[in-house]
Amino acid sequence: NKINVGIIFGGKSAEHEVSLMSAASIMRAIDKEKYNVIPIGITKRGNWMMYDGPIEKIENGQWENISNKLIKDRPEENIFSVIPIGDKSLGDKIPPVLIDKIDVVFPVLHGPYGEDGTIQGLLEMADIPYVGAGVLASSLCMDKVYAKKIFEFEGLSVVDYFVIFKDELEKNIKDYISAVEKNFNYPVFIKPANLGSSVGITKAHNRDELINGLHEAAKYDRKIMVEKCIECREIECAVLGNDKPKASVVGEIIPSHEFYDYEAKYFDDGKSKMVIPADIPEEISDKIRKIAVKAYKALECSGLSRVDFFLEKGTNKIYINEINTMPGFTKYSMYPLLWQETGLPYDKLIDKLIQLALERYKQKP
Ligand code: ADP
Ligand code: MG
Ligand code: MG
Ligand code: K
Repeated sequence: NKINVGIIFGGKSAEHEVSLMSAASIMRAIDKEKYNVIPIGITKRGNWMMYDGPIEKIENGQWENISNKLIKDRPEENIFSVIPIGDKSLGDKIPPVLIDKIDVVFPVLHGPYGEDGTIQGLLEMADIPYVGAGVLASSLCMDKVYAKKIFEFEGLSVVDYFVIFKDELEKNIKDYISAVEKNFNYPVFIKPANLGSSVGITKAHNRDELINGLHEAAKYDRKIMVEKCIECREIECAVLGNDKPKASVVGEIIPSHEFYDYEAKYFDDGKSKMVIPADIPEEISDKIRKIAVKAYKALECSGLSRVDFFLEKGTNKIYINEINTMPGFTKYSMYPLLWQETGLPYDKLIDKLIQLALERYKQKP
């Protein structure tokens, strides 16, 4: 008996395209003897659609047109029933509650409305096992400010930062800027608190750029942070597991741009480099792996997470930057490559993640 795996892809976040790539990659590699794939797409506007066309059309975005037709033709007894939640006039914008025939869901969604506990909450309500972190860990790791608070509480070094809310920004921008300038030298980093893939992040080299950066970040979130800039190497560690999580070898990202921005992540034709394993002393990589597991447990992660670090040049001081509970997951993304190097190939990794999801579900009280 095959296990039915719902693979949810796309989504409303700015990381929609990244999700399409990850999901297509998983669909190609998943063990077809053991699993049936049930693709479920979410458009940028937030419409949910069943899809059973070719995988390439997921990657190039054409799946939406095909799905539109399918959903009309397709009777309800197929795989899902759609139970309207709330206002029926919303029509197909209502998220279907998945019932029947889905044994486990792999929510391959990055960023807000996917990696942040919202889909996880929906799946909890629907009583369906799912891959990756639960509600609490997902939302904590999505919120850079709350994640830092817990890292600090655990005694882990984090980069100094300030928080400002959008409404204060309109009222007190001058006070805020003088506080930043009193404490930090330029350049500084400005980030929306809840996002990923560097969307809305800028590096400001002077006051004008700081002001612009604050307004830019405010387009994406009501909570904004300004961070001291660290001259660093970027080291990442993959963690896998539920109660006894394990850390992979560590890897280094060498961005092609001034920092690892959205373009450098996805559109520079491989000019950003991944070095796996990272060329750093074993003593340091061992420390990083230990911190990665400690942080993973502290934020109550499960399934998988990529834990990202800054290794300061000169001092070799290790700062934990962030945890990504649904990291980029194509065959060529850092997370799977780190496991590959550690001895767990991509298809086995997918299998392991689904088994971890089922295991966690069984342990529920
Ligand atoms: P995201 O969740 O969008 O990946 P990050 O906090 O990881 O957000 O920031 C994206 C990138 O910006 C990092 O990979 C790094 O290149 C750069 N960066 C962010 N914060 C700092 C910092 N404080 N010092 C130096 N570089 C930083
Ligand atoms: Mg991130
Ligand atoms: Mg990052
Ligand atoms: K994160």
